[in-house]
Amino acid sequence: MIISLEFLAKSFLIINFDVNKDDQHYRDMKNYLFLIALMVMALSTAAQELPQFSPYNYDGWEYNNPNVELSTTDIASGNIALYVDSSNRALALTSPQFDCSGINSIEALVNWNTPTFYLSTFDLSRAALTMVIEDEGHNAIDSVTCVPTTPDVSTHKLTLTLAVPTGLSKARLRFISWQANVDSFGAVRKVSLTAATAPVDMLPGDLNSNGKLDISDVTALIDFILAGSELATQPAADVDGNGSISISDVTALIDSILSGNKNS
Ligand SMILES: [Ca+2]
Ligand SMILES: [Ca+2]
Repeated sequence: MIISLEFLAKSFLIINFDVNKDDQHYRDMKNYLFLIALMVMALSTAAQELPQFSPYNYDGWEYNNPNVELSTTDIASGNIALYVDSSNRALALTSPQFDCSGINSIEALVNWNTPTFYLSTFDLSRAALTMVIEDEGHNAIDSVTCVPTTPDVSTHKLTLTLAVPTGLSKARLRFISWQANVDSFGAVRKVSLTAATAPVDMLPGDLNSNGKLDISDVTALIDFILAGSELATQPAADVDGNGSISISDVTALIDSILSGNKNS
């Protein structure tokens, strides 16, 4: 994205040095200054993206077992046990906080491992796994529990789906197995999460369809223009509503962001 911005800025530099100082020149100069401001914003604004929930990347996740130092290797190799420990405390795996605005549901696919030698006496209900969604203050907002139904396999695949309440902007997830105990020896082997984006009415300039306007929409719009794409494929690109796409849509979008007009 930065490369695209630099490319566009250099293009405008050339235009500004070569074109006579007529009205078009000043409009180009204004656009150029906007792009400089844009690049500053791009460098100073942290990307608002979901963390990469992957069995091979648990950076920022927490595991409340003081005897085990959480690492990606631990989770990927099946060493994360979720059970009620000897202090009757539920061990939990907790995600980092993430931006959930514009997301309407989260689905978790969990591999739950029970060693085969326990299966003959193992109570599957003990392997019930709960996913809790918490708000910014770490208050539980909602939860869902899933129980394995196939006792004849040692690895269970559970699917947990939770709706993200409207208006919740920051959230984190916790995975707990309240009913399991040490003897059940259950372990989460893999957690992979996907987020479904809420359908929203078309918001001019909201190119990534997340319901708000920010720097990522500007870079997407510039890429869209440079690619020579058809307006019909992305109606939100016509920010100023004149029926075509041009650099004026970029300045209109930046104006909208700078004025804090994020929802209309
Ligand atoms: Ca957007
Ligand atoms: Ca336009």
